[in-house]
Amino acid sequence: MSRTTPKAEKPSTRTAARWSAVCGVAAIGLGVAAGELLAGFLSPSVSPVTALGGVVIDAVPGWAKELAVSLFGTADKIALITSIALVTLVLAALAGLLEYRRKGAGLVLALLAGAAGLAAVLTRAQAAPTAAIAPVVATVVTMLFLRLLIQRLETWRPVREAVDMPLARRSFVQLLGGTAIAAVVAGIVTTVVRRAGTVVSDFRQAVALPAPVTPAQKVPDGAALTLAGLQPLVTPNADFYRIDTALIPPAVNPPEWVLKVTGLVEREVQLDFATLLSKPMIERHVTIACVSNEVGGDLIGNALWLGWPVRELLAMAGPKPGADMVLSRSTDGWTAGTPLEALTDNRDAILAVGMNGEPLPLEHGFPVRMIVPGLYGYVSATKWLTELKVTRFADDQGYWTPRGWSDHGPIKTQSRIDVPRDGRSVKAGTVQFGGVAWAQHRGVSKVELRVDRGNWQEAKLAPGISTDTWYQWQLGLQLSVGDHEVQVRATDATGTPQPEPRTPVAPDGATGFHTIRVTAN
Ligand SMILES: Nc1nc2c(c(=O)[nH]1)N[C@H]1C(S)=C(S)[C@@H](COP(=O)(O)O)O[C@H]1N2
Ligand SMILES: [Mo]
Repeated sequence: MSRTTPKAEKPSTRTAARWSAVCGVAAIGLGVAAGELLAGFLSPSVSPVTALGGVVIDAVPGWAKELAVSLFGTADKIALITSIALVTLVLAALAGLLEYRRKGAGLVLALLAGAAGLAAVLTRAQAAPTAAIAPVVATVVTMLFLRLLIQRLETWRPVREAVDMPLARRSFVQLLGGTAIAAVVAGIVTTVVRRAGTVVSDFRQAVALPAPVTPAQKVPDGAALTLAGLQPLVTPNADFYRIDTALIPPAVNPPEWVLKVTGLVEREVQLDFATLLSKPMIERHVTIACVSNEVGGDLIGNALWLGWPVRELLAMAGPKPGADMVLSRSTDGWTAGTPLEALTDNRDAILAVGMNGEPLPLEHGFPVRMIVPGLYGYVSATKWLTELKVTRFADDQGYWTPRGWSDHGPIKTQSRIDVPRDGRSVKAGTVQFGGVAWAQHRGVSKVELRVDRGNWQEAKLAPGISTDTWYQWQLGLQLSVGDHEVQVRATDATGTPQPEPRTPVAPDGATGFHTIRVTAN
C-alpha cells in the first residue's frame, strides 16, 4: 500500500534502466553465442559474425582499408573484430533500454540486427544454404530472452511504481545470471568447436606433396649475407605476411576442391586436387609483394613454391582469340584480374600447392593458390582458388579495381634498409648497412646508398636466387658524430633506377627512396 515518494522513485528508475541495458547485453550475448555455436557445426567458414565482418571489409572504402592496414598492420582483423564487438555491445544495451521503455521496441531493434546478420551471411560467396540457420536462430534466441528478461525486470521494478520486491528481484537475477552463464558456456564451446574444426587442418596434414619434376634453381653461394639483423633470404611460413579480405581463412576440403576453367575457351576444363597432384610439378623461389606495401614496409616475402604451370591448364582449355585477361576467383568470391600473357609466357606462373616444403598454410590459400612472378598479389596471387575465367580487361574487373586500384599491377623496383633500424644510435666510424632490393622478373643490377644527400655509393649486391626473388645487399658507410639521413635506391637489370618522387601506394604501388635517420656517437 505504501506509495514511495517521487524523490525515492528517481534513483530507482535509473537502476532499472541500467539493469535493462544489462538484459540487452545478456540476451544478445546468448543469441550471438548460440548462432556462432550452430554455425561451427553447420557452416564453419560462414558464421553470422564473420559474415558481418566480411560485409564491413567489402564496404569500407579503399582509403579506410589502407588506414587500417597502416595503423594496425596485420592486426587489422583483430581491430575490426573489436569494433564489431563494441558496436554490438552498444546496440545490445540500447535494445534492452528500449524494450524496458516500450514493449516491443527492443525486439524490433534485435530483429533488424538479426536481418542484417542474415543478409550478410547470404551475400557471402561461400555460404551454403544451411548457413542461414545460424543468424535466424541467433535472432530468435535474442528476442526470446530479451522479452523474458525485461518481463522479469518489470515485475521487480515496474516502470511507474518503484517498489522493491525481494521475490521478484530474486527471480530476475536468477534468469539474468542463467542467461549470462549460458552465453559464456556457448561461447567457450564455440571456441572449442572451432578449434576442433581443424578438420581442414587434418586434411592438410594428410596431404602428401609430390616431388617436383623440375626442382628449384640452386640457391647461389653467397645469396644469403651474414649481417645480423637481415631478414632470412627465404621467409619462414610462420613469418610470411598475410593480406586478404577473409576474416577467417575459408575452409576448403581438398577432396571437394575443383578448379574450373571457364569463359572464352574452346572447352571448359575441370581439375580436381588428386589430378593436380599427379601433374609434373615445378618448384620456384618467388618473392611476392603487396601493392599496399609502403616504402620500407614489410608486406613482402620470399618462399619456395611448388605447383603446376598455369599455362598447361590454360592450354587444355584453349583460350579463344581476343581474350587478354584471366579473372581468378577464390571460394570466398574474391577475384584478381591477371594478364593472360603473364600466365602463358615462360615466367612459370603456377597453381601452387606447396610453400617452403609444406602444403599451403590455411591463411596462405590451402589447398591451391596462384603465384605469378612479377605481379603484385592483388592482381595475381589468388588464394583458395576455385575458378579461372578467361576474359578481357574490357569486360571484367578484379576485386580491387573498382575500389581505386589499377587493373594492371607489375611490381615496382624497390629497396629497403633493414640494418641498422630507423632511429637507432650507432658508433661513429664505419657502420655496416644491409637490406633487400627487388625488381621481380627484371632483376636488380645495382644498389646504392647515400648519406645526407651526398654521392651515391654502390653496395655489395649478393646474387639473387633468380630475377623473380629479392636480393640482399650490404655496405659499410663512414659516419661522423651527429645525426645522419641514409637513403637507398636500386636499379633494375634494364638499367632503370627506382624513381625518387614519393607516391602513395594507391593506385599501383608506392615509389620513393627508403630513408632512415641514425645518430652516430
Ligand atoms: N582469396 C584471396 N586471395 C588473395 C587476397 C584476398 O583478399 N583474397 N589478397 C591478395 C593480396 S592483396 C595479396 S598481397 C596476397 C597476399 O598473399 P599472402 O597473404 O599469402 O602473403 O594475396 C592475394 N590473394
Ligand atoms: Mo596485396
